[in-house]
Amino acid sequence: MMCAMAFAKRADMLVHESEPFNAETSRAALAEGPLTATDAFYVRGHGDVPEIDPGAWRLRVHGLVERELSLSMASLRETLPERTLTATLQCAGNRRAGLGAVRPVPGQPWGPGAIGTATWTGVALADVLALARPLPAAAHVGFEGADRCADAGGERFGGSIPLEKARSPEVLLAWAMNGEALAPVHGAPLRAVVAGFIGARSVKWLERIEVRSEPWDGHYQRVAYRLVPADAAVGPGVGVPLGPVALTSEIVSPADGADVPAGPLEVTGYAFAGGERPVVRVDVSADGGASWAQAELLDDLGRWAWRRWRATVTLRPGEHDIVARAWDSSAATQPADPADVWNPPGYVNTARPRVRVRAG
Ligand SMILES: Nc1nc2c(c(=O)[nH]1)N[C@H]1C(S)=C(S)[C@@H](COP(=O)(O)O)O[C@H]1N2
Ligand SMILES: [Mo]
Repeated sequence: MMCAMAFAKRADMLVHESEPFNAETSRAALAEGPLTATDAFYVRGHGDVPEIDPGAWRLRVHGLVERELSLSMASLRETLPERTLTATLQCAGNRRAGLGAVRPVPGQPWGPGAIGTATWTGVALADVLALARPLPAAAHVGFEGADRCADAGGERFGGSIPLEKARSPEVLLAWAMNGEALAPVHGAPLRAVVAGFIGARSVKWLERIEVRSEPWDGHYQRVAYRLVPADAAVGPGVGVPLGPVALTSEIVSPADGADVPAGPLEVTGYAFAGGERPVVRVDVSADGGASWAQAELLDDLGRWAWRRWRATVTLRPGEHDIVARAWDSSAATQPADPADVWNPPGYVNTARPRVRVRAG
């Protein structure tokens, strides 16, 4: 049995599955600071961590390109400029437990911790593509990992992003996380980091990049990680593939069901909008959404990272429903009820977070 320690993770990670290892960041670690420590960063894997010999490893770039490439780690690092980006990675299943409370959904019942923010260092995918020179018919860039996934009949994990996104500076091929060599569980020796897209497109243990005219047709884009209508069954081609992150937020503290002292209480959390439209405001209610006060937005880490926030509410003795809602720069805000966004695979719960506390 794999435990958190086997992957150099803290003991307070919430482990949803041990083989393959799937664990979310604890509330305590989410509350710690603007960057998520690597030993507390969530892990989502569909298969076991593959064994890769970094010396023999090559990145193959092929498909609709003028020039196919086979790059060693040394050639990547030596030929192309190094870039560092602070970016939040969030699983499409983050906050799924809130959807499961409406109606059962399959998959890991993630709470608020299938998200984390790190600095990522590597090369820009745009620079690699410039070497390979995509042909005019190129429209999508596919990534394939080395891992074989039992939940997809042994298929390797993969996915694609539109070429236009792939050429944007926020898409890296990273070998370091938080200033240290990428850990095996996070995709060493090299992973994609597609800032602003669902975590599933940030393919770990990257071995192959295929420039294509159509989106990836592997399991994790053709069947999984799609937005499926509430009355449809998950299946190949049903719904649309998920890409850009949708506006969401969470209350990190207090936890649902907490006993708290009456009087002033600090409420903290995060909001994330994925980059195109930044988080511009977060409101907090201590009366179930009847009245709202603005929260203070904390450290601005740039458009590709979450925005942490805090507010102080004053509670009389008794039960209180604390609710938050984030707003982005297009004036979009979060739906009130998870039932409004419920979907069969249980992805992208953008509903307002709500916790009930007892003050005494
Ligand atoms: N090769 C590979 N890449 C993968 C996955 C995977 O199972 N295999 N999981 C994806 C999903 S669903 C998410 S949310 C992120 C999680 O990255 P992390 O484990 O480094 O936090 O990796 C993505 N990349
Ligand atoms: Mo994910």
